[in-house]
Amino acid sequence: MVEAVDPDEASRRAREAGLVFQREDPLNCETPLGALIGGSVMPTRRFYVRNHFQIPRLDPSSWRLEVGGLVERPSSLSLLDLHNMRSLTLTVTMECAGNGRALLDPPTDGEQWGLGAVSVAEWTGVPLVDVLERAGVKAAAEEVLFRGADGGTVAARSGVTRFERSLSVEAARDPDVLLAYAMNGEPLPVEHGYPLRLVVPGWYGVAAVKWLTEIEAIGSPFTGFFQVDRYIYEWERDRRVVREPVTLQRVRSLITEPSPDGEVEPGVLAVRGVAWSGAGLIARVEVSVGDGNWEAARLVGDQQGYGWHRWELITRTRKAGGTTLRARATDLAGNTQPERPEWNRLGYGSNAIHEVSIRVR
Ligand SMILES: Nc1nc2c(c(=O)[nH]1)N[C@H]1C(S)=C(S)[C@@H](COP(=O)(O)O)O[C@H]1N2
Ligand SMILES: [Mo]
Repeated sequence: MVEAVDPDEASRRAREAGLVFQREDPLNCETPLGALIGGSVMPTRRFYVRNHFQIPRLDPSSWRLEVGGLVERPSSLSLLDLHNMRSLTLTVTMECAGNGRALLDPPTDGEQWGLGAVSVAEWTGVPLVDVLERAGVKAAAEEVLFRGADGGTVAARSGVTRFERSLSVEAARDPDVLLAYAMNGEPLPVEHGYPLRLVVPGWYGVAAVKWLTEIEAIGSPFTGFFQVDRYIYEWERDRRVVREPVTLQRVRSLITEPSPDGEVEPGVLAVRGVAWSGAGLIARVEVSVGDGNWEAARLVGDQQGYGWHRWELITRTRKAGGTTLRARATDLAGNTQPERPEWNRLGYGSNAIHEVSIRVR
Protein backbone atom coordinates (compact mmCIF):
# COMPACT_ATOMS: atom_id res chain seq x y z
CA MET A 1 0.00 0.00 0.00
CA VAL A 2 1.12 3.59 -0.53
CA GLU A 3 2.27 5.82 2.30
CA ALA A 4 -0.55 7.62 4.16
CA VAL A 5 -0.68 11.22 5.32
CA ASP A 6 -0.44 11.51 9.12
CA PRO A 7 -4.12 11.67 10.23
CA ASP A 8 -3.24 14.24 12.94
CA GLU A 9 -1.72 16.56 10.37
CA ALA A 10 -4.80 16.42 8.14
CA SER A 11 -7.27 16.89 10.99
CA ARG A 12 -5.26 19.81 12.44
CA ARG A 13 -5.57 21.64 9.11
CA ALA A 14 -9.31 20.96 8.98
CA ARG A 15 -9.77 22.16 12.56
CA GLU A 16 -7.82 25.38 11.92
CA ALA A 17 -10.06 26.05 8.92
CA GLY A 18 -13.15 25.75 11.12
CA LEU A 19 -14.61 22.66 9.42
CA VAL A 20 -17.28 20.65 11.26
CA PHE A 21 -15.97 17.18 12.12
CA GLN A 22 -17.78 13.94 11.39
CA ARG A 23 -14.74 11.73 11.91
CA GLU A 24 -11.01 12.28 12.37
CA ASP A 25 -9.68 9.07 10.84
CA PRO A 26 -10.43 8.69 8.04
CA LEU A 27 -10.91 12.45 7.85
CA ASN A 28 -14.51 13.46 7.17
CA CYS A 29 -15.71 16.99 7.78
CA GLU A 30 -18.24 19.42 6.46
CA THR A 31 -18.29 23.12 5.66
CA PRO A 32 -20.08 25.26 8.28
CA LEU A 33 -23.41 26.47 6.79
CA GLY A 34 -22.64 30.15 7.29
CA ALA A 35 -19.48 29.76 5.20
CA LEU A 36 -21.44 28.65 2.14
CA ILE A 37 -22.39 32.22 1.30
CA GLY A 38 -20.11 34.87 -0.07
CA GLY A 39 -18.49 33.94 -3.32
CA SER A 40 -19.13 31.73 -6.27
CA VAL A 41 -16.48 29.28 -5.01
CA MET A 42 -15.56 27.95 -1.57
CA PRO A 43 -12.04 28.82 -0.39
CA THR A 44 -10.16 25.51 -0.66
CA ARG A 45 -9.38 25.16 3.04
CA ARG A 46 -13.09 25.32 3.86
CA PHE A 47 -14.13 22.81 1.18
CA TYR A 48 -15.77 19.74 2.76
CA VAL A 49 -13.72 16.52 2.90
CA ARG A 50 -15.11 13.02 2.41
CA ASN A 51 -12.68 10.09 2.68
CA HIS A 52 -13.38 6.38 2.97
CA PHE A 53 -9.78 5.47 3.79
CA GLN A 54 -6.56 7.12 4.88
CA ILE A 55 -5.22 9.84 2.61
CA PRO A 56 -2.47 8.51 0.31
CA ARG A 57 0.65 10.63 -0.16
CA LEU A 58 1.68 10.23 -3.79
CA ASP A 59 5.11 11.26 -5.08
CA PRO A 60 4.55 13.50 -8.11
CA SER A 61 7.84 12.50 -9.73
CA SER A 62 7.07 8.77 -9.82
CA TRP A 63 3.27 9.08 -10.07
CA ARG A 64 1.74 7.91 -13.37
CA LEU A 65 -1.76 7.67 -14.75
CA GLU A 66 -2.01 4.24 -16.39
CA VAL A 67 -4.57 4.09 -19.19
CA GLY A 68 -5.35 0.55 -20.31
CA GLY A 69 -7.86 -2.24 -20.71
CA LEU A 70 -9.93 -2.26 -23.91
CA VAL A 71 -7.96 0.49 -25.66
CA GLU A 72 -5.89 0.53 -28.86
CA ARG A 73 -2.92 2.34 -27.30
CA PRO A 74 -2.34 1.74 -23.57
CA SER A 75 -0.30 4.55 -22.05
CA SER A 76 1.35 5.80 -18.92
CA LEU A 77 1.04 9.55 -18.45
CA SER A 78 3.16 11.70 -16.14
CA LEU A 79 1.92 14.94 -14.58
CA LEU A 80 3.99 16.83 -17.13
CA ASP A 81 2.32 14.91 -19.99
CA LEU A 82 -1.07 15.99 -18.63
CA HIS A 83 0.02 19.61 -18.13
CA ASN A 84 1.11 19.64 -21.78
CA MET A 85 -2.35 18.69 -23.02
CA ARG A 86 -5.32 20.99 -23.66
CA SER A 87 -6.68 22.29 -20.35
CA LEU A 88 -10.19 23.29 -19.36
CA THR A 89 -11.33 25.25 -16.29
CA LEU A 90 -14.87 24.78 -14.94
CA THR A 91 -16.73 25.93 -11.83
CA VAL A 92 -18.40 22.82 -10.45
CA THR A 93 -20.46 22.02 -7.36
CA MET A 94 -19.36 18.92 -5.45
CA GLU A 95 -21.90 17.39 -3.09
CA CYS A 96 -21.74 14.15 -1.16
CA ALA A 97 -24.74 11.89 -1.78
CA GLY A 98 -24.94 11.53 2.01
CA ASN A 99 -25.40 15.30 2.53
CA GLY A 100 -28.46 15.79 4.77
CA ARG A 101 -28.47 12.17 5.94
CA ALA A 102 -28.76 13.29 9.59
CA LEU A 103 -32.27 14.56 8.78
CA LEU A 104 -33.58 11.09 7.89
CA ASP A 105 -36.04 9.48 10.25
CA PRO A 106 -35.48 6.70 11.18
CA PRO A 107 -31.70 7.24 11.03
CA THR A 108 -29.65 5.17 8.60
CA ASP A 109 -26.07 3.89 8.76
CA GLY A 110 -23.30 6.04 7.35
CA GLU A 111 -21.69 9.36 8.23
CA GLN A 112 -24.34 11.57 9.84
CA TRP A 113 -23.83 14.59 7.60
CA GLY A 114 -25.73 17.77 8.32
CA LEU A 115 -26.07 20.05 5.30
CA GLY A 116 -22.46 21.13 4.75
CA ALA A 117 -21.17 18.20 2.68
CA VAL A 118 -21.26 20.44 -0.36
CA SER A 119 -18.92 23.08 -1.82
CA VAL A 120 -18.06 24.69 -5.14
CA ALA A 121 -14.59 25.04 -6.68
CA GLU A 122 -13.03 26.11 -9.93
CA TRP A 123 -11.35 22.99 -11.28
CA THR A 124 -8.67 22.91 -13.97
CA GLY A 125 -7.50 19.84 -15.81
CA VAL A 126 -7.48 17.82 -19.00
CA PRO A 127 -10.85 16.86 -20.51
CA LEU A 128 -11.13 13.11 -19.92
CA VAL A 129 -12.40 12.66 -23.48
CA ASP A 130 -9.01 13.82 -24.84
CA VAL A 131 -7.19 11.09 -22.90
CA LEU A 132 -9.76 8.51 -24.02
CA GLU A 133 -9.42 9.60 -27.67
CA ARG A 134 -5.65 9.35 -27.49
CA ALA A 135 -5.90 5.83 -26.08
CA GLY A 136 -8.60 4.80 -28.58
CA VAL A 137 -11.39 3.10 -26.63
CA LYS A 138 -12.37 -0.14 -28.40
CA ALA A 139 -15.96 -0.77 -29.46
CA ALA A 140 -16.17 -3.67 -27.00
CA ALA A 141 -15.76 -1.32 -24.02
CA GLU A 142 -18.93 -0.67 -22.00
CA GLU A 143 -17.58 1.28 -19.09
CA VAL A 144 -14.53 3.18 -18.00
CA LEU A 145 -13.19 2.31 -14.56
CA PHE A 146 -11.33 4.81 -12.37
CA ARG A 147 -9.06 3.55 -9.61
CA GLY A 148 -7.81 5.63 -6.67
CA ALA A 149 -4.60 4.90 -4.77
CA ASP A 150 -6.45 4.57 -1.45
CA GLY A 151 -7.95 1.40 -0.05
CA GLY A 152 -8.70 -0.67 3.02
CA THR A 153 -11.09 -3.26 4.40
CA VAL A 154 -14.84 -2.90 3.89
CA ALA A 155 -17.91 -4.74 5.14
CA ALA A 156 -18.57 -8.21 3.67
CA ARG A 157 -15.59 -8.21 1.28
CA SER A 158 -12.28 -9.91 1.98
CA GLY A 159 -8.83 -8.41 1.45
CA VAL A 160 -8.12 -4.82 0.52
CA THR A 161 -10.73 -2.88 -1.45
CA ARG A 162 -9.50 0.07 -3.47
CA PHE A 163 -11.67 3.13 -4.03
CA GLU A 164 -12.91 2.45 -7.57
CA ARG A 165 -15.85 3.73 -9.59
CA SER A 166 -16.98 3.37 -13.18
CA LEU A 167 -18.86 5.51 -15.69
CA SER A 168 -20.54 4.33 -18.88
CA VAL A 169 -18.39 5.06 -21.94
CA GLU A 170 -21.03 7.60 -22.97
CA ALA A 171 -20.92 9.47 -19.63
CA ALA A 172 -17.10 9.34 -19.67
CA ARG A 173 -17.08 11.00 -23.11
CA ASP A 174 -19.00 14.06 -21.87
CA PRO A 175 -16.73 16.96 -22.91
CA ASP A 176 -16.93 18.55 -19.42
CA VAL A 177 -15.65 15.58 -17.39
CA LEU A 178 -12.22 16.61 -16.13
CA LEU A 179 -9.02 14.95 -15.02
CA ALA A 180 -8.36 17.81 -12.62
CA TYR A 181 -4.93 18.75 -11.29
CA ALA A 182 -5.87 22.17 -9.90
CA MET A 183 -8.54 23.52 -7.56
CA ASN A 184 -9.20 27.25 -7.27
CA GLY A 185 -6.04 27.97 -9.23
CA GLU A 186 -3.62 25.92 -7.08
CA PRO A 187 -2.42 22.31 -7.32
CA LEU A 188 -4.95 19.99 -5.66
CA PRO A 189 -4.34 19.77 -1.91
CA VAL A 190 -3.58 16.26 -0.67
CA GLU A 191 -7.04 15.97 0.99
CA HIS A 192 -8.75 16.63 -2.31
CA GLY A 193 -6.87 14.10 -4.43
CA TYR A 194 -3.34 15.29 -5.23
CA PRO A 195 -2.01 14.98 -7.87
CA LEU A 196 -5.08 14.10 -9.99
CA ARG A 197 -8.79 13.52 -9.51
CA LEU A 198 -11.84 13.06 -11.64
CA VAL A 199 -14.50 15.80 -11.64
CA VAL A 200 -17.90 14.81 -13.07
CA PRO A 201 -20.08 17.95 -13.27
CA GLY A 202 -23.61 17.48 -11.95
CA TRP A 203 -22.94 14.10 -10.33
CA TYR A 204 -22.76 13.37 -6.63
CA GLY A 205 -19.18 13.50 -5.36
CA VAL A 206 -18.66 9.75 -5.24
CA ALA A 207 -18.03 9.78 -9.00
CA ALA A 208 -15.11 12.18 -8.54
CA VAL A 209 -12.35 9.65 -7.79
CA LYS A 210 -9.42 11.27 -5.95
CA TRP A 211 -5.74 10.18 -6.05
CA LEU A 212 -6.40 8.70 -9.47
CA THR A 213 -3.77 6.22 -10.69
CA GLU A 214 -5.51 4.05 -13.28
CA ILE A 215 -8.14 4.30 -15.97
CA GLU A 216 -9.29 1.02 -17.47
CA ALA A 217 -11.81 0.46 -20.27
CA ILE A 218 -13.84 -2.63 -19.35
CA GLY A 219 -16.27 -4.85 -21.27
CA SER A 220 -18.92 -5.47 -18.62
CA PRO A 221 -20.61 -3.52 -15.81
CA PHE A 222 -18.30 -2.92 -12.85
CA THR A 223 -19.42 -4.61 -9.61
CA GLY A 224 -17.01 -3.14 -7.04
CA PHE A 225 -18.03 -2.28 -3.47
CA PHE A 226 -18.51 1.47 -4.05
CA GLN A 227 -20.48 0.77 -7.24
CA VAL A 228 -23.00 -1.87 -6.14
CA ASP A 229 -22.86 -2.29 -2.34
CA ARG A 230 -22.88 1.45 -1.61
CA TYR A 231 -24.11 4.54 -3.46
CA ILE A 232 -27.30 2.75 -4.45
CA TYR A 233 -30.76 4.11 -3.63
CA GLU A 234 -32.97 1.45 -2.18
CA TRP A 235 -36.40 3.03 -2.43
CA GLU A 236 -39.56 1.36 -1.31
CA ARG A 237 -42.13 1.77 -4.09
CA ASP A 238 -45.48 -0.04 -4.06
CA ARG A 239 -44.15 -2.28 -1.27
CA ARG A 240 -41.24 -3.37 -3.47
CA VAL A 241 -37.62 -2.40 -3.00
CA VAL A 242 -36.29 -0.70 -6.11
CA ARG A 243 -32.51 -0.34 -6.48
CA GLU A 244 -31.11 2.55 -8.49
CA PRO A 245 -27.53 3.86 -8.74
CA VAL A 246 -26.73 7.27 -7.25
CA THR A 247 -25.84 9.58 -10.14
CA LEU A 248 -26.91 13.25 -10.50
CA GLN A 249 -27.18 15.69 -7.60
CA ARG A 250 -30.82 16.23 -6.65
CA VAL A 251 -32.12 19.80 -6.63
CA ARG A 252 -31.50 21.62 -3.35
CA SER A 253 -31.36 25.09 -1.81
CA LEU A 254 -29.83 26.05 1.50
CA ILE A 255 -30.55 29.08 3.65
CA THR A 256 -27.20 30.51 4.69
CA GLU A 257 -28.48 33.76 6.22
CA PRO A 258 -29.89 34.32 8.80
CA SER A 259 -28.13 31.50 10.59
CA PRO A 260 -30.13 28.74 12.31
CA ASP A 261 -31.41 29.83 15.72
CA GLY A 262 -30.25 33.38 14.99
CA GLU A 263 -31.94 36.54 16.29
CA VAL A 264 -33.07 39.27 13.88
CA GLU A 265 -34.37 42.81 14.34
CA PRO A 266 -38.04 43.42 13.48
CA GLY A 267 -38.67 45.04 10.09
CA VAL A 268 -36.66 44.34 6.98
CA LEU A 269 -35.52 40.73 6.76
CA ALA A 270 -32.88 39.55 4.26
CA VAL A 271 -32.94 35.82 3.56
CA ARG A 272 -30.06 34.52 1.44
CA GLY A 273 -28.75 31.20 0.25
CA VAL A 274 -27.51 29.00 -2.54
CA ALA A 275 -29.24 26.49 -4.84
CA TRP A 276 -28.06 23.88 -7.33
CA SER A 277 -29.15 20.78 -9.22
CA GLY A 278 -27.32 18.15 -11.24
CA ALA A 279 -30.22 17.97 -13.68
CA GLY A 280 -30.05 21.53 -14.97
CA LEU A 281 -29.92 25.18 -14.05
CA ILE A 282 -32.02 26.56 -11.21
CA ALA A 283 -35.34 27.90 -12.49
CA ARG A 284 -36.54 29.45 -9.22
CA VAL A 285 -36.19 29.54 -5.47
CA GLU A 286 -39.15 30.29 -3.24
CA VAL A 287 -39.05 31.26 0.41
CA SER A 288 -41.73 31.17 3.07
CA VAL A 289 -41.61 33.06 6.36
CA GLY A 290 -43.69 31.60 9.19
CA ASP A 291 -46.84 30.10 7.72
CA GLY A 292 -46.82 32.70 4.93
CA ASN A 293 -47.11 31.99 1.24
CA TRP A 294 -44.16 31.12 -0.92
CA GLU A 295 -42.44 34.28 -2.17
CA ALA A 296 -40.12 34.22 -5.20
CA ALA A 297 -36.49 34.92 -4.27
CA ARG A 298 -34.23 36.81 -6.67
CA LEU A 299 -31.49 34.78 -8.35
CA VAL A 300 -28.32 36.85 -7.86
CA GLY A 301 -25.92 37.24 -10.80
CA ASP A 302 -25.28 34.53 -13.34
CA GLN A 303 -24.79 30.93 -12.42
CA GLN A 304 -21.10 30.11 -13.02
CA GLY A 305 -20.87 26.95 -15.12
CA TYR A 306 -21.93 24.05 -12.92
CA GLY A 307 -21.64 26.15 -9.76
CA TRP A 308 -24.50 26.98 -7.44
CA HIS A 309 -26.82 29.92 -7.90
CA ARG A 310 -26.93 32.47 -5.09
CA TRP A 311 -30.36 33.88 -4.25
CA GLU A 312 -31.91 36.42 -1.88
CA LEU A 313 -35.28 37.61 -0.71
CA ILE A 314 -35.71 40.96 0.99
CA THR A 315 -38.96 40.74 2.92
CA ARG A 316 -40.38 41.84 6.28
CA THR A 317 -40.75 40.09 9.59
CA ARG A 318 -44.40 39.44 10.55
CA LYS A 319 -44.35 39.53 14.35
CA ALA A 320 -41.99 39.18 17.31
CA GLY A 321 -41.03 35.72 18.55
CA GLY A 322 -39.98 32.47 16.99
CA THR A 323 -40.59 31.83 13.33
CA THR A 324 -39.53 29.41 10.59
CA LEU A 325 -37.89 30.17 7.26
CA ARG A 326 -38.16 27.64 4.44
CA ALA A 327 -36.56 27.64 0.99
CA ARG A 328 -37.52 25.47 -1.97
CA ALA A 329 -35.65 25.28 -5.29
CA THR A 330 -36.92 24.07 -8.66
CA ASP A 331 -34.64 23.29 -11.60
CA LEU A 332 -35.22 23.80 -15.32
CA ALA A 333 -35.87 20.07 -15.69
CA GLY A 334 -38.92 20.63 -13.44
CA ASN A 335 -37.57 18.86 -10.32
CA THR A 336 -38.47 20.46 -7.04
CA GLN A 337 -37.56 19.71 -3.42
CA PRO A 338 -39.90 17.45 -1.45
CA GLU A 339 -41.48 18.44 1.88
CA ARG A 340 -39.88 15.43 3.58
CA PRO A 341 -36.71 13.60 2.56
CA GLU A 342 -37.42 10.40 0.67
CA TRP A 343 -36.12 7.73 3.05
CA ASN A 344 -33.88 5.02 1.59
CA ARG A 345 -31.92 2.32 3.40
CA LEU A 346 -28.44 3.78 2.85
CA GLY A 347 -29.53 7.39 3.30
CA TYR A 348 -28.65 9.11 0.01
CA GLY A 349 -30.10 12.13 -1.80
CA SER A 350 -31.84 13.61 1.25
CA ASN A 351 -32.88 16.90 -0.40
CA ALA A 352 -35.99 18.03 1.48
CA ILE A 353 -36.88 21.72 1.78
CA HIS A 354 -34.44 23.48 4.11
CA GLU A 355 -36.02 24.88 7.26
CA VAL A 356 -34.35 27.32 9.65
CA SER A 357 -35.78 28.56 12.94
CA ILE A 358 -35.08 32.15 13.92
CA ARG A 359 -36.27 34.59 16.57
CA VAL A 360 -37.55 38.08 15.79
CA ARG A 361 -36.71 40.50 18.62
N1 LIG B 1 -10.07 7.86 -4.03
C1 LIG B 1 -11.17 8.36 -3.45
N2 LIG B 1 -11.94 9.20 -4.14
C2 LIG B 1 -13.07 9.71 -3.59
C3 LIG B 1 -13.48 9.34 -2.29
C4 LIG B 1 -12.63 8.46 -1.56
O1 LIG B 1 -12.90 8.10 -0.39
N3 LIG B 1 -11.49 7.98 -2.18
N4 LIG B 1 -14.66 9.84 -1.78
C5 LIG B 1 -15.66 10.27 -2.77
C6 LIG B 1 -16.81 10.94 -2.22
S1 LIG B 1 -18.02 9.95 -1.55
C7 LIG B 1 -16.98 12.30 -2.31
S2 LIG B 1 -18.39 13.03 -1.76
C8 LIG B 1 -15.92 13.16 -2.90
C9 LIG B 1 -15.50 14.23 -1.90
O2 LIG B 1 -14.49 15.04 -2.42
P1 LIG B 1 -13.75 16.07 -1.47
O3 LIG B 1 -13.20 15.32 -0.27
O4 LIG B 1 -12.70 16.71 -2.29
O5 LIG B 1 -14.78 17.06 -1.01
O6 LIG B 1 -14.77 12.40 -3.27
C10 LIG B 1 -15.03 11.15 -3.84
N5 LIG B 1 -13.80 10.58 -4.33
MO1 LIG C 1 -19.78 11.22 -0.99
